[in-house]
Amino acid sequence: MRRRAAEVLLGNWTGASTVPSPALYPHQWSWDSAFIAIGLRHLSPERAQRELETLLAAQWDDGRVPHIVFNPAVPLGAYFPSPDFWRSSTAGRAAGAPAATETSGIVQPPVHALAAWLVHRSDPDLSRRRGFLERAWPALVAWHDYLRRCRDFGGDGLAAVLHPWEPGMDNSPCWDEPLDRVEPAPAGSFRRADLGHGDRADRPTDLDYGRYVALAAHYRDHGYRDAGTEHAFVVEDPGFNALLALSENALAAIAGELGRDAAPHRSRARRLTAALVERLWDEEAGLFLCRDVRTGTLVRDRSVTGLLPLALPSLPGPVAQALVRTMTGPHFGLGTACGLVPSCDLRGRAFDASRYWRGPAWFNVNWLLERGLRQHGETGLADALEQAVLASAGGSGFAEYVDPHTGQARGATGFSWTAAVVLDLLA
Ligand code: 9WN
Repeated sequence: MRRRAAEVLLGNWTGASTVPSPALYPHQWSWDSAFIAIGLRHLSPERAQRELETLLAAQWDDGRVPHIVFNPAVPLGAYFPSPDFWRSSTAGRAAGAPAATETSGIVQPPVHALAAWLVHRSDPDLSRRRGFLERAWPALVAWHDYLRRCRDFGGDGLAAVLHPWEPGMDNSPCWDEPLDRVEPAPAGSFRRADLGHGDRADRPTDLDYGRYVALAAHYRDHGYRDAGTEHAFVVEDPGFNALLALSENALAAIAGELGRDAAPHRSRARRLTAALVERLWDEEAGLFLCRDVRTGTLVRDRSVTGLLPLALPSLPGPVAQALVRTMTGPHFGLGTACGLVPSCDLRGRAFDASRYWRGPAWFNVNWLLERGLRQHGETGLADALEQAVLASAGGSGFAEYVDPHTGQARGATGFSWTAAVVLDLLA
């Protein structure tokens, strides 16, 4: 299993970073690279450092880490939206987009400080020799500062996302309501490249894509400015914010290693955790919900994003216990209906076992939940989930995602973060 996972991950390495999947996603993706680095550190700590360094080299002056860093050697038609859609080096100039590298203009969940800390720990001598953390530090701090400074649309200390691609769970049912107010781009105005590599039934719909395009084009046409322009989609996502809190804790650990002040980062992690509980916890649903900032209301759909705060060590005990009950109860079925936690409510109005983030189980998310379970003393459940992740990843050819009931592969196979989390669990 280790050998097969290593083959996948090393095969997807392009010389300076790793593609999530050579045919479907032939560039570098932000949160993919964080999970990839966490796995790659067991094969080559130096490559794992370079994976993160390549991503951070494309950071914008305003601190944002773009969700895609484009490989100029890949033909434009290989992935949509391509660099000629995002036009970062021109449209993003005012926000400080790099001049020589093309990127997207949106972001993804901030897992990078956690990844940097775990990569450092896999070979501290090498890391110190290469000045890895010392060099990554300003970029990681600026990244978190960007989210705090520019994305607190709700004014409650949580970062908001402006596009369904930003939380990384593109077509989650939680976005249906807030997306309703977005006028889709006309069907003929763009050409999807994903359908050439994936089954239509496993992917978002054309209507979803029309809205993704309209939102991204609006952001681009306003210079990727966060303030001073009307955003149709503004959502507080619990998973995104839980990962930010986890990464603030990691920054505190990195600060300790570098002889810097860890206290501000610890207190930010505490404040984020408190804001999550105060703003997004729903006792009745038994998990965290997303907030539509435009209307101020909580979205009632249950998604796995609402379980991710379990990864936070300082989550209040009763909240963690309720999350475990929800995860193992009828809505997510862990250990009964499902071996892995599905991406959304098995009993929800929108559940679809094949379609992307509307039902299938994803490996990066289950890796985070396994850590969360272990952290909160649920060793038996964590062990079972770990075994299920390994069996399902191996049995599906390291699939991008799987049918949560049958474990059947969906989307691409030979998927990088699936191989990466396997390597980490086996280590
Ligand atoms: C858009 C690369 C990315 C992941 C996301 C996943 C999918 C892209 C797409 O692939 O999104 O960013 O084209 O569908 O939803 O989580 O980072 O693996």
